[in-house]
Amino acid sequence: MRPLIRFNFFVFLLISSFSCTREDVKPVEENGIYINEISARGGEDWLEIYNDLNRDENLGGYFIYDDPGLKFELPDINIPAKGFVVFVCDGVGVGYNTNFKLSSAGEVVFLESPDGKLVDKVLFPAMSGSQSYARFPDGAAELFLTGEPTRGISNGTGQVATVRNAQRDPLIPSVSSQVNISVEVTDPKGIKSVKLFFRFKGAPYQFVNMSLNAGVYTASIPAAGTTGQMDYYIEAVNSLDLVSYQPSSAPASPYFYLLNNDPLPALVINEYLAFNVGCCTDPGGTAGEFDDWIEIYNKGSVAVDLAGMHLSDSIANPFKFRIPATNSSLTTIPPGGYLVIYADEQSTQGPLHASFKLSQFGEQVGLFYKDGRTIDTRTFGSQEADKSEGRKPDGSATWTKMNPTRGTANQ
Ligand SMILES: [Ca+2]
Ligand SMILES: [Ca+2]
Ligand SMILES: [Ca+2]
Ligand SMILES: [Ca+2]
Repeated sequence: MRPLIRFNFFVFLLISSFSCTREDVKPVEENGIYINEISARGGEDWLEIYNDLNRDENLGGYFIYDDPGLKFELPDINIPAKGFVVFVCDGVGVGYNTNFKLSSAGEVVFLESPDGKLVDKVLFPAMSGSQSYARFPDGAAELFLTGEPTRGISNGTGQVATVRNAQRDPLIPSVSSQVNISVEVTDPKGIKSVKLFFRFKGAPYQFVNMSLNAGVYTASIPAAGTTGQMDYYIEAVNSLDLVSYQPSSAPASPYFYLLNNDPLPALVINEYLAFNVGCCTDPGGTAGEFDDWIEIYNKGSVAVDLAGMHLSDSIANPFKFRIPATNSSLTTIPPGGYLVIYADEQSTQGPLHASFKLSQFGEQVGLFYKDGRTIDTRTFGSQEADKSEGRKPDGSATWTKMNPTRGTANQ
């Protein structure tokens, strides 16, 4: 039985100007073959037939249609037990291509067995983007709008909710900041709860329920009032009581932000080579590895360990590459010293290999403190092969195109 579908269809008949023929009001007599999923978004529309029987079924002599006056007879093909067959609804009218198209505004489609019984009918709603309208689980009474079509395969029964696009505002909080977290959670089977868990300085986690507003769940972490590390993650529970997390590594490895009052170190981006054709090879790589590099200069009077600080090729994304805290002898710059970081996307070559490259056509490079505060940034344009740009003299405000001086004073 599928009372929901019948109800919807009945309402549809009442409120629409659909012309009622005797065919339309035939009762549905289920036989185990279902219209299981529909994609009607414009472009290539399709519908998926599912065989819920424990035996194969021949679809020859079945009809599918959206207009009882123009039924499309299915070809003589076998649909295996618990299997799926997809028909493209493009108006062609042969084989796996039906003689009708589907309306992206929504309409009714019918499935009729060879003995003339109406075995399924689905009123589907308007769809957009990557949506489909599908039974969960396969062959079940209820259909839902999905975010991810499963064309020709099971609609699934046990998926967790999709949690994505977690955002933090402000991105770099201070000790007095209330921090707003937002996230998108979708699940065709329904969402039971979305919670924001957070803890300060390793204390036990507490949580707040996130509230839904215009498709986005939001909640806030109160100001901590003092320095330390705030860990947080999002937990979504769907109607099947299945749990998913953002980040997916949570709770073992959550998101975090640092509340920090350290004075910023006296470091600058001193030189970079973004168009390395034959200047100099990466000593951490193989022969002939002409990677981009960034030279950091310590213009202060104390040694600075860069472990935990960040480099990025986007000022808007300061946390792109976190310098690993794996070997302080490699990541520490003495006063007046230099450190070279390779922009080669080759993290396996050591802690001084960033997760981005520099564009010879120009982009940005930024050095950010452990908490994300800006230490130094530089925006540059198109580069000349094997010419670097650097501050001259070291650490000054004057930038010059120059012959590269990797790890030594700019000349
Ligand atoms: Ca499917
Ligand atoms: Ca390399
Ligand atoms: Ca880049
Ligand atoms: Ca230099």
